[in-house]
Amino acid sequence: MPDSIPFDVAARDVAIRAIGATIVDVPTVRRHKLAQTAVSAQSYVIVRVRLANGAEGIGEAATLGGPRWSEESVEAMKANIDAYLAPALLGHPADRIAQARCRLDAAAKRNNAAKAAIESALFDALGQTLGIPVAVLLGGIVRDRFPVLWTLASGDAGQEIEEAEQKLEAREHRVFKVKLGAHAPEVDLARMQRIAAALDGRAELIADINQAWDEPTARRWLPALHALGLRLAEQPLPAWNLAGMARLRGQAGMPPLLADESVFDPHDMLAVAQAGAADAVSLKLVKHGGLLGLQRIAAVADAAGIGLYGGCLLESSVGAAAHLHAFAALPVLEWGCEHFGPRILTADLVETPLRYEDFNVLLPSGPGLGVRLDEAAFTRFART
Ligand code: MUC
Ligand code: MG
Repeated sequence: MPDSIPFDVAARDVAIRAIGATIVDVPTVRRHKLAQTAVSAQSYVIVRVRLANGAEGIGEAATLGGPRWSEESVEAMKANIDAYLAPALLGHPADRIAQARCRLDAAAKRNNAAKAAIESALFDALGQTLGIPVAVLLGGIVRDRFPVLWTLASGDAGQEIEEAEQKLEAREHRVFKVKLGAHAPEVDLARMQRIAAALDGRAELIADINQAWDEPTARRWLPALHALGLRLAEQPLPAWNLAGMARLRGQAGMPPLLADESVFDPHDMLAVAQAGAADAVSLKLVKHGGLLGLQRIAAVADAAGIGLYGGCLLESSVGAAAHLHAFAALPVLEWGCEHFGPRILTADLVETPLRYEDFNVLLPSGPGLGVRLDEAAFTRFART
């Protein structure tokens, strides 16, 4: 048995020569307010991987308000990449990505977002070396356009209705996710009622509570949201409360529940499935540690009859492109995606931003991730 594949990629010298991590902060077009934080700029770690053959791959790790959405901050990610994760991969062949992921796991516990950015950059560099898109490396393209929603998160119903009208008019988005939980439930319900009445029959709504409610609160207020025709209620309860989520699902008059912060690794996904805690799961590279991890979560969810939703953490076109390649190769993606991130930034980080057309976002074409860093934007937003 040869210990390598017959098509000898190693002959192209794909040894990893350098891995660099840079923090960038990009202002958003408006304040984005969710239950646990509010941001006016998005912070990312951009990872650049260089191979011996000269190919350079890029990857991105997004955060939302420092270590508030999950435990990783850009500062911690950069420190751990520089000190532990990058050294673990120097000299490793980039065509052995699954093995590289094992090395990363041996070098650091969790750090899923940091690992995802490195893994995306490896996929990008390898795809460029071979002249094929990352989705092809993942099994091939099943779909190359994705229904994409927009998130309303200023907290001001008047502004949110106006923003939704603009997106409808431009035929960019007709599903809207509303961020709840920063205010009392009755205030949020009144806001949802205004939005639902204004957009009635022309748009669909999802609510993301970002873990802000306890079980009695959710039991009381979710039926009122259901009565508004809510498509999905995302993570109403704390991430750990799977039994509570399952009890809510067992109650009549509830919207379908989407698990987000409850599912990082495949064990979490299995626990959600075993508890009967969700109807769908939000897939995100920052949670699952990369594209291979995302595929594993999707397989467990699929086996349990749990629907797949293409989640985001307000990525630029770098991170969004990586997600779209992973989503493109999934056998099913019932709930579409939410990769509106590039449009909430005042400027993107790539030369040619993702395209939005007819309520869909399109998979970028070309080898690797299909996006190239805009060096001027990268330098402008890099933290010094
Ligand atoms: C989340 O919890 O889903 C994704 C879209 C958005 O507005 O917030 C994020 C995080
Ligand atoms: Mg969420």
